[in-house]
Amino acid sequence: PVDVLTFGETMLAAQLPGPLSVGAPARTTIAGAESNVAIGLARLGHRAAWAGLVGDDEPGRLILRTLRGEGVDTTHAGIRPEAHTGGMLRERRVADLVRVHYWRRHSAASLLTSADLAPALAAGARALHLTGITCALGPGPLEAVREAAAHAHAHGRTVVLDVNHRGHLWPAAEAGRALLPLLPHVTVLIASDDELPVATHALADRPEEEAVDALLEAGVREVVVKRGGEGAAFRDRDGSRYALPALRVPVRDTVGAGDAFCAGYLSGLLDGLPPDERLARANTLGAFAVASDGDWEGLPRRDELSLLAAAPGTAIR
Ligand code: ADP
Ligand code: KDG
Repeated sequence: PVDVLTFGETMLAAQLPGPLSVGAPARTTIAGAESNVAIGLARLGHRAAWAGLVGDDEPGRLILRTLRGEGVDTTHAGIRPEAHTGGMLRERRVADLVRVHYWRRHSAASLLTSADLAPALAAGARALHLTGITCALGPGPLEAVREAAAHAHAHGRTVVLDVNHRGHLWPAAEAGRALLPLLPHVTVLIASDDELPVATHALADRPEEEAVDALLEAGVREVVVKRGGEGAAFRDRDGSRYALPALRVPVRDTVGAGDAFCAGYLSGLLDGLPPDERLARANTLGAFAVASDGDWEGLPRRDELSLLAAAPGTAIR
C-alpha cells in the first residue's frame, strides 16, 4: 500500500502575466489541490497515489504525464472519453492580484463515483487525503468522498480533510451541510481561519475557539488552522495546543500555499513527528509555495527543506 491516497479534480492550467482580453501569453501547467498535495508528498520521498478522472484529451495526457514524472502513483487514475478534462486560467491582473477563471462543469473529474474509487481503497493507504473541492464537484464525487472516509476510518487509517472552500462551486451553507457527516471519520481537519465558519456552519456560526471546540466535539481528533502570513495553529482532543508563526519569505504567488501546507503536515504525520514539528514542516512547505511561482513547481525535495533558512540573496554554489 501507498502512504497517502488522494483523489479529486486536476485541470489544465494556463498562467498569464497579464489580462487574457488583450492577448497575454500563457504558460501551461496542471493545477488541482489534491494533485498539489500528492506532488508535495512525492517530492519529500513519500509514496503518494492520485486517483482522479481525466478526459481522453491533450490536457488529460499532460496531467498524467506530469504526475508520473513527479513520482505520483497513477495506477488508479482513469480516463473518461465521454467527457473533457477541466481547465482553469489565472491572470495576474495587477502586481499582487490574481484572477482565476474555471471551465470545470461536466468535466471528466465530476463523473467520479465510489465504484471508480473502490480499487484504490481496496489497495489501501496509510492515510487518506480529502478536500471540500471534491465534495463540491457533484453527487458522485461527494458520495465517493463519504465512502472513502468511512472505509478509511473503519480500517483505522488516518483521514485528513482540507475544507478548501470554493465559493464559486457551492454556497457555504451547502458545504457545511455536506461536510458535517464526514466529521466523525476525520482524524485531522485543516482549514484556513476564514473557512472555519464553513466547516462549522451546520454547528452554528461561532468565534474561532468555539468553532474548534465544536469540531473536536463532532469527532475530529485534531484541528489545524492556517493563518496565511501569520502561520498556523493546532489543537487536539487531548487539550494540546500549539501556534507557530509563518516563515518570513518574499511573496511571489500565494496560490497553492494551503495545499503545500497540507502536504507538509501529512509528511510530518507519516514521519511520526510531534504536533509542533508537523506544524513547522507545514509552514515550511507553505512558505516554499508562496515564495515561488506556480502551485507545485517550487516545492522542496527532502534535502531542500532547510533552504529557506539561508540568508536572503544567497547563491548556493
Ligand atoms: P490557503 O492558501 O489555503 O488560503 P493560507 O493563505 O492560510 O492558506 O496559507 C497556508 C500556509 O502557507 C500558511 O499557514 C503559512 O504556513 C503559509 N503562508 C501563507 N502565506 C504566507 C506568507 N505570506 N509568508 C509565509 N508563509 C505563508
Ligand atoms: O489550491 C490551489 C487550487 O486553487 C488550484 O490548484 C486549483 O483545485 C483548484 C481549485 O479548485 O481552485
